Amino acid sequence: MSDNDIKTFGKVATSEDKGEISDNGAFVRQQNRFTTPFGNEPGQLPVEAGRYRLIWTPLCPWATRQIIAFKLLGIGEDVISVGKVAPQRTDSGWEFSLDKDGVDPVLGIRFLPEIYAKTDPEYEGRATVPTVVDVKEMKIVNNDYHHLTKFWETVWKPFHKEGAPDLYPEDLRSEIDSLNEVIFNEINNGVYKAGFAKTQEQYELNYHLVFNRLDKLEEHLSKNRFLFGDRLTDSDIRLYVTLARFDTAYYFGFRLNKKRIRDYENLWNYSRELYSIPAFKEATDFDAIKRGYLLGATENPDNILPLGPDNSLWEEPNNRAEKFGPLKI
Ligand SMILES: N[C@@H](CCC(=O)N[C@@H](CS)C(=O)NCC(=O)O)C(=O)O
Repeated sequence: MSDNDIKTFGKVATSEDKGEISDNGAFVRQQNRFTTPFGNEPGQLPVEAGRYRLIWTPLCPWATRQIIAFKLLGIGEDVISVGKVAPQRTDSGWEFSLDKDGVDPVLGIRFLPEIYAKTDPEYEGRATVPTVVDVKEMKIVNNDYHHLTKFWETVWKPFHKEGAPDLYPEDLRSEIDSLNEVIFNEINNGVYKAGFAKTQEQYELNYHLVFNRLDKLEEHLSKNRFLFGDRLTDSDIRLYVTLARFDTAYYFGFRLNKKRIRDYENLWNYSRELYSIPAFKEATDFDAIKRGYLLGATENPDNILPLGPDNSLWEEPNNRAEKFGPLKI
């Protein structure tokens, strides 16, 4: 396949094509291309209702974070509109096949790589979600999943609903940032480093990294309702998106099969308490997660969709209120 094929939406490139596998077989995630921050300073992206569209799919943990934050904060579609690609990535990239005629009604495109190419014809990386498009300019302005939730939580405050939770409180910011770094390296991206490893050694290294951290979080959550005590924060959103995918996708698809989240008392009750909050539940689609991760995977050449696990268990009562008192969100 030539570079030209990639740019003209032939088969999209994989992590391996894109040099995300290092010489020792480790998965090294690409850098984000569009990182201009939102804000009110010169050179920043203006905070303006009705100007941006966020593209996501419920398969993707990085994109789902954004939807959970929008829902918790009450940032509605009149402020930032939302478009959804189908959870199974096609050979031509993320496709707007859920929309009428297979075209995103605002962007007027069929495949996400089209807007990447329009914004930057030289772009060589993977066309990923989440992607924020400035609909006035019809260009991508940000795909920086590391920082997006923090923008919604801070500079977009004028558009929060009344009584919205403060997910990034000033007094906790540096602690949240440090914990987010750990959650990224050892949990959110840790699962990918195990799942995409090309050597036994890299797989094992990252398998232990993930389960050692889960053990520590299990202990922490035995004494704390959320990661920062009684306060629901940005870090909880980040942890949740991986926990919600674990038993369905990573345990099986990424060979992270030491334990399931439902085998940990506190992580499992914590996960189900978060799932009981509409913002988390409405952004969680187990069928999309299963299809997105397990169909089309090289390890599953016949595309058999597993029947389990039983995700109706997510609806069962959790013990957090008994342990920590009534939930106030
Ligand atoms: N922007 C980040 C994270 C976002 C990301 O990886 N999203 C996945 C879905 S969860 C994606 O869009 N992948 C498209 C692809 O691999 O071609 C990255 O490039 O690593």
